[in-house]
Amino acid sequence: MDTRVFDEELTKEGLRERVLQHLTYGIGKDAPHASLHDWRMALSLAIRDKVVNAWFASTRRTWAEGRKRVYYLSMEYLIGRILEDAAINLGLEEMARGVVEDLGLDWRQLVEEEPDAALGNGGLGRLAACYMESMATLGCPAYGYGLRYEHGLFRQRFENGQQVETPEDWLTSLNPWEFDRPESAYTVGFKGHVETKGGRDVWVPGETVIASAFDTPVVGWQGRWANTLRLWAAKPTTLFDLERFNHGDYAAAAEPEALARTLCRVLYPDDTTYQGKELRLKQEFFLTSAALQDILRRYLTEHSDLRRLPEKVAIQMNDTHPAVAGPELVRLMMDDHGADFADAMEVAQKVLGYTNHTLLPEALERWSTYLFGNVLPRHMQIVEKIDSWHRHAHPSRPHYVGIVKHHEVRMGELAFVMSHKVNGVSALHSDLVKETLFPELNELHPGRIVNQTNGVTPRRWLNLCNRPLATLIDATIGTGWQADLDRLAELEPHVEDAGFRQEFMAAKRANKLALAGWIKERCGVTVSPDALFDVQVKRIHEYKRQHLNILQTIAHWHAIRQTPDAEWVPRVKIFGGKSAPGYWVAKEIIHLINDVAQVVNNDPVVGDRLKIIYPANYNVSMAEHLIPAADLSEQISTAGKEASGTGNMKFMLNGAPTIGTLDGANVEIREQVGEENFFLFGMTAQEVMNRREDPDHARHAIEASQPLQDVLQMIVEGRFSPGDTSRYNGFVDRMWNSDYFLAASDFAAYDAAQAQVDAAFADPDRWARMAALNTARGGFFSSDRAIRGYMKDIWYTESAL
Ligand code: 26W
Repeated sequence: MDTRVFDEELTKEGLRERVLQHLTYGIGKDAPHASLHDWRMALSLAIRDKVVNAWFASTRRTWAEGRKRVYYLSMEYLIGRILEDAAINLGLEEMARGVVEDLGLDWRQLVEEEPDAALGNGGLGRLAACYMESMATLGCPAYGYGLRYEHGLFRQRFENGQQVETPEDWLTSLNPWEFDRPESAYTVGFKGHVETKGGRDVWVPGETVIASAFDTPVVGWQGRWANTLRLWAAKPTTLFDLERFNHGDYAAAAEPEALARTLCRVLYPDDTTYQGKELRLKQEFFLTSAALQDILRRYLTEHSDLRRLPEKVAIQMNDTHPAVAGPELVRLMMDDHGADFADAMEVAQKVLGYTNHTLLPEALERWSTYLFGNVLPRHMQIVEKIDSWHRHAHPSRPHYVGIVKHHEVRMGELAFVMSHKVNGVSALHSDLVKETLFPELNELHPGRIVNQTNGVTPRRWLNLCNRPLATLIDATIGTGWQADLDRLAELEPHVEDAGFRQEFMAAKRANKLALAGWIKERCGVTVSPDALFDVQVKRIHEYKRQHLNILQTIAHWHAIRQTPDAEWVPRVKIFGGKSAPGYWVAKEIIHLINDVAQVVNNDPVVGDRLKIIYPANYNVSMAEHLIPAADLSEQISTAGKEASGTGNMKFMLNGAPTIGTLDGANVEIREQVGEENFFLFGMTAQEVMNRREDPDHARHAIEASQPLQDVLQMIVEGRFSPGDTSRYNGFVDRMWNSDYFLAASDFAAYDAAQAQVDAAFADPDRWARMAALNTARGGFFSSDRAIRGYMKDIWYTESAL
């Protein structure tokens, strides 16, 4: 059965007609006076009409068939642009392009006029966006719940090489993809106290706000299914406290409005360091409570017995940020629906799942019981009840296993205890979750921790962003791989064919040429498309070791200068990424990269042999430019620290071999692609732990490497900070004396691996094989595979298609 749902077969004429209709009656503009922005809005609305058809059909089917729904709770969705993705998924891209060109407009310009929806920091948020797209593609009935931040992730600029943040304002112009749903609104409380009425505890909040829904449809491949991303905006419960105002208390009169305005104003720009701020806890509860109220309301329109909730509902917590879902679900069932504690616990545990995305201790959320009890007094009681229930259920457990410890609520332990499944995001990471993060809980609850290796959507990360390669794949194995990525394996026999390899590298070269033009325009630097494009793009963090990369780049520059006439493989080093605004060490690394770029890019001795490019404001759209043009993927984190990585998978699919450590999903990438097609270096997670036993590991490593000593010497002498020799004293001092992430200890191995990369790249035929095999063997890393895993092992749900 063809499940595509169009109200009519759309022709190019028909689409053009719809665009003009929307321009006139939706946007209120006359064609001769319409700007590029107006046209983009009109086209978006026309495409959206088609999305809506698929959306309604899916929603009707879900109701009619009484299907179980998946609810994905996430504080972040790093979506990027929507128009081109929706057009491609609906098979309307060519037609839309034609319409746009006939109007005398440039398709790329029009598409790129759309601001990125940047409601996320990095990996966790982008994963949520990929998973929403895959759930739609697979016909898994699902809702994503999140917050409608007024300002997404800050914009990054460089001033004298240093990061400067400015606010992001994606909502200043109308968002054509969302539907305001003021009728879907819930009251969310904070603070106040707990009263006992008729033997029951009830919460009397001291503050309340309204959560009001905005829905964005998410359409899957070929428009066969569409789900809802429901983002909550905060509104004041009373617009204005007239009584207080009349008494002259103007500030107090505006209080309800002020709380509502601040709640969803900004996305917290920290990934990996948890800050313990009251507003953040309020945001987390606001999202979670609104979502749970919505979920129960939907369930109760069709069913009456909450004990059977797990048959129809699966709720996934994206890290611990929505972990208050456990106590909130128990509270709603007990206090609002009269359930007893035992029943409420059983239901909550069957319904909830928890995905862990990080082992870094500074990222694990722990709220002081003072703050938690103040903002959520009833939840504090319930958390303590859960803790003591768990203790009594497992009397033999070690005394130090607890949810509330040292006057803190540990959200990881809470999420674990409240879930039927806890998952890590790569094989290695899931093992480490068992062994190092929750060893005791794992022993008490064997089988609860499972693995679901991350994936990325091939629609955006290959088909959309890399048209030259996608076209070649279509021509070689036929279309259809977009929704069945294992089929990329059919490319493998063709890799033996010299003609195919040539075409594969021609596609890569087309992308590199386009990127070279983009770099010239954005950064004013000329780079050769024949050079090796070596790319590290991700948030800046010490554990991701951008500093290891720039240190080795300096060593390489120094080596070129010593023997400029040797046969150097020309390289373009490309960096991209933001630092958390308060993370000074990361900001220093950014400054150093930019300082080194200044010197290297203007060094006449080096010329084209080495260039360093760091375009400001890396985001999803920039990734779509950079990744298809990459020759080499830098995945060089300290082993044991990167939970999975997902950029690594995008590079692989786009034919860029990895230089990397045995960390996160790199391990599985190497297994899939074969060790001969992966540039491995560095210590293993176990070796890292052992190495740290030596308090002088950094000094020993530096003393053993003359190139590294030379590099640190050049930095400390001010070679890259002329006139300011003390700029990097702190950096160099940390390298010698602490170096917690072991950049020094892995330096020599990294340098040697880079030499192997050069040797491989110098042999074009060998390189072409490696690159093509990365694509051919990348099928495993589709987010469709990952979502199928969640559906089978955690959500117990089936496709509606
Ligand atoms: C509360 C502060 C905070 C905010 C965000 C702490 C931690 C986070 C995230 C869990 C950090 C994150 O994005 N983790 C990344 O998740 C990706 C998707 O699973 C993985 O691929 C990355 O390895 C992991 O760093």
